[in-house]
Amino acid sequence: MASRQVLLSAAAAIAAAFLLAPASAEVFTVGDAAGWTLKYPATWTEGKTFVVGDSLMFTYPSDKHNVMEVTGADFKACNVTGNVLGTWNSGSDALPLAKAGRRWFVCGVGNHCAQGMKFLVVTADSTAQSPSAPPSSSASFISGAVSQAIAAAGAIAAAAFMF
Ligand SMILES: *[C@@H]1O[C@H](CO)[C@@H](O)[C@H](O)[C@H]1NC(C)=O
Ligand SMILES: [Cu+2]
Repeated sequence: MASRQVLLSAAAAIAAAFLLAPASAEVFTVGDAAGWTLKYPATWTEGKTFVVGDSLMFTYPSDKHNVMEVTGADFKACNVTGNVLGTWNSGSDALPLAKAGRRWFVCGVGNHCAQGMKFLVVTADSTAQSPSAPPSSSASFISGAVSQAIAAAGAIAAAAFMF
């Protein structure tokens, strides 16, 4: 009986470790290796999935470029004197993607937007990707001892994820 309980504990611990593993927030470097420059590849967003909690990192020489968030219409027209929703110019701007939806970014310097320094980011709701809650029946056999095993397994799993 003891070994059966140990097995159950181990199974519960492993399941809990997976369920409790947090979805890690990603930081996307805008333009990948080229950064936010005129050499920036317009295709850098392709194949990437942006989720609430992720963030965009704009890296650029602050005397040459900036970051402007605009509306979809102004984005299309490269209008940087219209409804500007935000401007950043530190040269190292981290912008969290705090909610789901579309956001349009351009460079507001000279005609850089027309030269291609512009992109749309579509952020998906994070709940769409999180694992479903465990069935309530699985909680019924979780005793204090199992909870401790789960905590230990969780700590081990957390340590494993750091490598
Ligand atoms: C930019 O947007 C503003 C506000 O909507 C508008 O007044 C202006 O004419 C636009 N400029 C261009 C070049 O489209
Ligand atoms: Cu620019």
